[in-house]
Amino acid sequence: MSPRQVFQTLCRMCDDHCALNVYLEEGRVVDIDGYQGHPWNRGRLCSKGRAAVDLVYHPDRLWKPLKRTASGWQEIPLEQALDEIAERLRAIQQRYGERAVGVWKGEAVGFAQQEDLARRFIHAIGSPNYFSNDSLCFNGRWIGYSTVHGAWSVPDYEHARLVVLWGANPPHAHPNMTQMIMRARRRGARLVVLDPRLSAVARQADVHAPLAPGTDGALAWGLIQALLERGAYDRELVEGYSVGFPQLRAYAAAFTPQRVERETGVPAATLSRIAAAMAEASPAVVNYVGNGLEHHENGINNIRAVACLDALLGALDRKGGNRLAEGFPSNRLTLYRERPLTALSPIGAERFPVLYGMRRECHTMTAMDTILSGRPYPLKAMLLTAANPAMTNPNTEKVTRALGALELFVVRDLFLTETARLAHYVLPAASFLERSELHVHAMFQVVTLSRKLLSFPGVQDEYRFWHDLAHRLGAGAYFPWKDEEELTRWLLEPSGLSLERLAEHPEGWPYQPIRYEKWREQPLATPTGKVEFASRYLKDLGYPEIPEYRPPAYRSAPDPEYPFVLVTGARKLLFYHSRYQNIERFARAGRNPEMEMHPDDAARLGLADGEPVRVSSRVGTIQLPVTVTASNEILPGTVQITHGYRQANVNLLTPDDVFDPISGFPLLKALQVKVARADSAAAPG
Ligand SMILES: Nc1nc2c(c(=O)[nH]1)N[C@H]1C(S)=C(S)[C@@H](COP(=O)(O)OP(=O)(O)OC[C@H]3O[C@@H](n4cnc5c(=O)[nH]c(N)nc54)[C@H](O)[C@@H]3O)O[C@H]1N2
Ligand SMILES: Nc1nc2c(c(=O)[nH]1)N[C@H]1C(S)=C(S)[C@@H](COP(=O)(O)OP(=O)(O)OC[C@H]3O[C@@H](n4cnc5c(=O)[nH]c(N)nc54)[C@H](O)[C@@H]3O)O[C@H]1N2
Ligand code: SF4
Ligand SMILES: [Mo]
Repeated sequence: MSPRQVFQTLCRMCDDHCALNVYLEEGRVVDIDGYQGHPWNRGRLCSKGRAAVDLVYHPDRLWKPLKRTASGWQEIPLEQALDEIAERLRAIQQRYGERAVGVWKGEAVGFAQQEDLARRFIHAIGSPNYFSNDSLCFNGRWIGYSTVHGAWSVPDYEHARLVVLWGANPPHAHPNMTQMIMRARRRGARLVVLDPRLSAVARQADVHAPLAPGTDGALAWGLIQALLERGAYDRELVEGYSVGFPQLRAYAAAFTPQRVERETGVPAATLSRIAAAMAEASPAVVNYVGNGLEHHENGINNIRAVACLDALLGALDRKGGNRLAEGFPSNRLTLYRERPLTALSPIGAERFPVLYGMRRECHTMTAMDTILSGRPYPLKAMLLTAANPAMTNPNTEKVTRALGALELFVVRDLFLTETARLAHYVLPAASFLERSELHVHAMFQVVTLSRKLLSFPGVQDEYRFWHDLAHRLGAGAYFPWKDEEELTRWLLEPSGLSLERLAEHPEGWPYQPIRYEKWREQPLATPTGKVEFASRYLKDLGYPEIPEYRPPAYRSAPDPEYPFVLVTGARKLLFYHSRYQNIERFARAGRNPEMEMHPDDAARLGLADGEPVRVSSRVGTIQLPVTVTASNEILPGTVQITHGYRQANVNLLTPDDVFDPISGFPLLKALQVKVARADSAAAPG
């Protein structure tokens, strides 16, 4: 028997990238635990990390390419699958034009290197149409922050004296961040949580303000006004390094505590407590914005208002505030300089010029309409990897119809998912233990190598797939590296760090010491080089110059037919969007969908805990059990359903035609719905 060997790599069961020890016997993973040496997780793992073994050897995993035929799925050899896919792509591009093909990269392969490979491939074959889960994730926050600060920043929990979480729930979503917040608490930092629900982290807070969904902007403006009134703002930053302060001051004046209370439901006394805590702790204040703010019709301006508050507090790039992370110097994989292809009208670029302009992100929801209508031009083929939009994107019914209408749909996944079932070809994808890549932990400014520890015949890593297809399509010159290892060597070149050296440092290689207040020496990455309380860039595109507050539609124009406000997508530790419901060891942790509801609302509807309800929006209806919460756990009138459940997919209710006008992000967190007991709600028709 061969001895047990141990290797270090990074976990990618979620985007946190914890450092792992992976134990192998005879080439098979027998155990996984946390690697103590890495500053990020310090040896800790969440339950999903250990379950990577279950994922890799899952009985339902795909090992052979599948081709859809009139008589069902047929297993075919990999080389044949790639030949046929290339042939059909070529025919589609010849018939409808090069831009008729798109790629779609999902959350599961992550960002950075894997994302840039997909971007590179699509430009290499002449189309600008790169899509991803980032049409509804993170870009909203990035845009909100970057239009004010020039970048998204990382929270400096280690030195913070006050942590304010806006619509984020780290105990479920980001376990390492939770550890940092708890360490800061032990050192005496205070914690404020702004969330319509008493989330796991809100239970730990000094102040939990359950504000009405989508009203964070009003609260941020109220805090800005309260700080201005006290004169508690950073004069050096504001006077020397910002533009638009007079406009900010003038607009804030209307946000009296009474108005903020009316808009948000947060009592004037609570607002004043939070403002006092901010003034006292500044500039060592972390404002961290989660997913809870970006899924709204007014999301970006709400986030911009928080970013303005941040700058006012002087927390920008200050110790204990939000630090501007410095990037790792590596070669660039994308082709936006060499082949920008903007003249080919990337899908969504005209409708959402900021999403494309700042992030080079085509808009997935617009893609669904384009596929179905053929306008403004035909979109006929899609190569999708690591996503399950038939569960995760709004208006699932339409997504399913659109993806099903493609002339060629190729899906790479580990499993035959709802989305894969719509494909013409399904290719078995490599798990994270079967590929290698660089990962930058921005919070520590270290780069770590995640290593390929396993390989299975016929299962390609992402690089090999794009490489093989590009070579078949005459774009091989863009994929000259023989394998991931060669690619990684090339990526590392500008850093002067060798692959061997990096591999010797599973604790991560510190590429740049951490510095603060860099704005003193170098301009911010905004157009003016300063903090932009007012944005000329947005104004020129027809958006408000300062982050004006607009109440969400359910408050400004409520539809009496749909009296409840539905928030979706609160994370559960063991599940990841549509993933991991098939992992047996999680079975007992509850993989059944539920709708959280306030006890007064339940009593009014005569609903007991666990009873089935029908929830309907203007888009669709689903049925699932109600969980009646304690009276402080959710706001009355608000209900919550997590996405990703096969038995009751909440995205059958979410609209794909209501957007934040700046980012194009869909409304997923303040939907108007009605709720009825399942048995009494058999509506006619
Ligand atoms: N286990 C697990 N971890 C995950 C994921 C997963 O699916 N499972 N997904 C990953 C991904 S891709 C993402 S983007 C992150 C998300 O990470 P987080 O943003 O931390 O995710 P959530 O748990 O949804 O927390 C959002 C919170 O915002 C609240 N909220 C909803 N609407 C509003 C609002 O209008 N205002 C305010 N202030 N709060 C509001 C919700 O009640 C919820 O508690 O999590 C990542 N981590
Ligand atoms: N209603 C509602 N909907 C939401 C949200 C919400 O809050 N509310 N949140 C949104 C957010 S923030 C996000 S990020 C999206 C995420 O949406 P998606 O990107 O669609 O995420 P997943 O459901 O995790 O799909 C990942 C797929 O990749 C497969 N996979 C796993 N590992 C690998 C791998 O190594 N390689 C490959 N090729 N495939 C792999 C999995 O089996 C799974 O089918 O969901 C969004 N949807
Ligand atoms: S938090 Fe859990 S799933 Fe995410 S990287 Fe760490 S161990 Fe893996
Ligand atoms: Mo996300």
